[in-house]
Amino acid sequence: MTAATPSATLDIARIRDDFPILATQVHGKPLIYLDNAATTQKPRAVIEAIQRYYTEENSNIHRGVHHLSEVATRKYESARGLVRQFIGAHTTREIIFTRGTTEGLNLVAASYGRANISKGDEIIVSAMEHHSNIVPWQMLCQEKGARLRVIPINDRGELLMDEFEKLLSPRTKLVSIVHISNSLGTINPVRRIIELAHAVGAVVLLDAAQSVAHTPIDVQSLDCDFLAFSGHKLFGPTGIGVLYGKQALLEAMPPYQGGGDMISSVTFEHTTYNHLPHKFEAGTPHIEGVIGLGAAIAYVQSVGLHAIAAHEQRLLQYGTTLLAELPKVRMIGTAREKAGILSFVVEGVHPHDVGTILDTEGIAIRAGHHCTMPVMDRFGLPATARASLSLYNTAADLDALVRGLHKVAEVLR
Ligand code: 7TS
Repeated sequence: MTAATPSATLDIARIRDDFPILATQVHGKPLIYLDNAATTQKPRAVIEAIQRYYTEENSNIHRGVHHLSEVATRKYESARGLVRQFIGAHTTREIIFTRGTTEGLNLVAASYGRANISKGDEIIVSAMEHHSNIVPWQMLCQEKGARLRVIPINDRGELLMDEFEKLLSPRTKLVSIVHISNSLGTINPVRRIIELAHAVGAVVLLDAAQSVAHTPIDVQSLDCDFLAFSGHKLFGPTGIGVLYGKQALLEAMPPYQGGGDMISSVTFEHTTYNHLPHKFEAGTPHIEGVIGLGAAIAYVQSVGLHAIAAHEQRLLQYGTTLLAELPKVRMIGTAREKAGILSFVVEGVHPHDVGTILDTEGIAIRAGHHCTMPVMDRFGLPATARASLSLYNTAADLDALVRGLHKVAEVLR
């Protein structure tokens, strides 16, 4: 990753001006958006790139000889180049466009998994995975007679690395692990996990859904084998995501879906497949999604991920201190290495009621299990309330959250 300016401070007022939705009101109150782990808001640069595409450039790609098709193809492929540079991949052949993190994980399970996992093999995930990094592996294990092993976590929401080392063996074929937990905020020691997994010959997939917008990532330096993320959590459109895979692995994998664009020739007797990355992109893709994602990456790079990370760390500390002063609030997820996610419960109040009352104040948080039911089980909770931060949030947003929580206490007294 190449964050352009690793300066430590951001001009937040200017950044907020880039996001039109932040100037809107909800229930007559200024919107305070603290649900960034679910999806981020979109800067004008992304909205305008999509509008420009449909106003001036719309065409199908890779198949037309006319001007618009050439423009659209060039824009689509140059966004792939931006993604390559953003995550430090070796070549654009390693960048596959998907619908999102979920599809990236399913692609690896269906293609790499079916071809390489057999009876008696083991796949390791952790106790803090999103359902989309659990269920595809369960389905694969069921089909193949393989076994899913789970790295446990401690009361702070940190991986027990000793237990991970004990789980590793020559039977371990794949380790699929979340980089930053969406329900706890834990930043996992992925570099160490990758080293340990490689030492037993396993490949490693990183679920980077919650990390790409918050910390610089360099896939070559990390040496991960696969990495998946979603555009919509990175200020880009929904329905678009990226799967990175090492070229040699992707070359050896069978296609995921059949159709247009993924072939080089078809007869009823025999079909040959297109070269990477097109082998994994069957059908007309989400062209405007890719163009919007390219604009989002350019935007993030213009701000700089080092500065974004520093800003969010300051807010995390501020918010953690504020919430600790509220007697009935208990934080869930107190890892030493933590990103800008404040998951909490309010004694005697269901998290959904917390979320609903905050909503009347214009404050958007998420309440629920966050698609991590095993995490809720681990902490003996049905759900948490979660405020998740992004580059445009301010200390004032967190002050408003605390005022909202006082209102929760008043309403439910
Ligand atoms: N992995 C993690 C760690 C996530 O946080 C999410 C979405 C996904 C995978 C799936 O991403 P998708 O874009 O394919 O849906 N997490 C959340 C969340 O925390 N609230 O809403 C979605």
